[in-house]
Amino acid sequence: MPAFSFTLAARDGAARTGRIDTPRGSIRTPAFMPVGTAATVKAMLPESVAATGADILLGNTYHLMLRPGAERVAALGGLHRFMNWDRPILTDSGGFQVMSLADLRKLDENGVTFRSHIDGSRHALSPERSMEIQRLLGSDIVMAFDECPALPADRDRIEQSMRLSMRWAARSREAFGDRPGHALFGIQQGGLEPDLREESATALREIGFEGYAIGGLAVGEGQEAMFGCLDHAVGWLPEDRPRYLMGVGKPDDIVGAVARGVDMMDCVLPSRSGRTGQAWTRRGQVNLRNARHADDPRPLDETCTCPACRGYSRAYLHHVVRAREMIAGMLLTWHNLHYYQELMQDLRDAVAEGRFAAFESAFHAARAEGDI
Ligand code: PRF
Ligand code: ZN
Repeated sequence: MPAFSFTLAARDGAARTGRIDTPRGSIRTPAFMPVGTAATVKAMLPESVAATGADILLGNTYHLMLRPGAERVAALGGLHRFMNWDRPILTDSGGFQVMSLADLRKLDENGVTFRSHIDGSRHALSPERSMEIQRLLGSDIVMAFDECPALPADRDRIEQSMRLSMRWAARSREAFGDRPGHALFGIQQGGLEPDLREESATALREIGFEGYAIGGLAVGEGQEAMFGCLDHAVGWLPEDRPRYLMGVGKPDDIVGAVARGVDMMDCVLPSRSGRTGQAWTRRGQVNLRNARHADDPRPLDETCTCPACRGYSRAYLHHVVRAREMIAGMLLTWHNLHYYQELMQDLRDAVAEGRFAAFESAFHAARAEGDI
């Protein structure tokens, strides 16, 4: 089986572009991963997600272990076959979702026990069980099992939590075993404390991973604090491995993260906000619920080639959002994912052609003009 590999093609300042190769296909970086939490990118057929330009999806251990169950997915041929997506899938390891979604959580050295937010049933996750679930799902990129403290938290809490996550990272590596063609990514923690970020990166490098994620950010600290942390946190991670910023973000977060050396990101924003009538365009955010669109025959963005912009007016999109028609979520999700993937392609081209700074200025200037 072909191995998992990462090849850097070009750099411009701290920004990089390149390619991850896996047996299920290549991932162009910087990459944005649409979120397919429950074995679906909500409101989209997998072939439509691929048509937007996505090379890889994100799936969730937490949701899939509760429903339909990892053993069931494995018996049905794995997550790719189950959801009809044959390109790479990265799965998150579950701890972060347990902490934000589950009930009656109890955390100790071994792992976490909790009750399902769906039916109250009792479950447990540990580094070993998370690795087993991600293997049963058939995930191509497996995330180490970690804990992400809710911010604000005091330094002592962040330090203890980060050290626990590093012990879990070692156990994740051990339990993952030797699986050619599959990758295990470690997750850096340490809140906004530079020395804890460094300690975490050192611990992860000693264990050794195929890629390194930056966890514990985009949890309410604000963009300025997040960028400030990325300014030093990214530099502690190996240059020759992909760097993945978890759960980010808005388009301007993505541009700033890529500027600081991030290669991969994921966020529910384009899909979730599409289902609430919000669109993202090169001119910023547009709320299609707004009455100003009711009689507007123009497309959402006349330069966009997605189905929502080629076939429909703002007036129509406004109407179906207001009428709560299912096509509203379908069209706006498609547009948003298309916009995000086009932004990633623009970022890759800008880095490859050594004009990242000019791209960044033009990106911010277009948004400053506001919606048409
Ligand atoms: N850890 C894991 N998943 C995550 C995060 C984390 O810190 C975040 C933080 N933004 C999002 N998803 N395992
Ligand atoms: Zn569009």
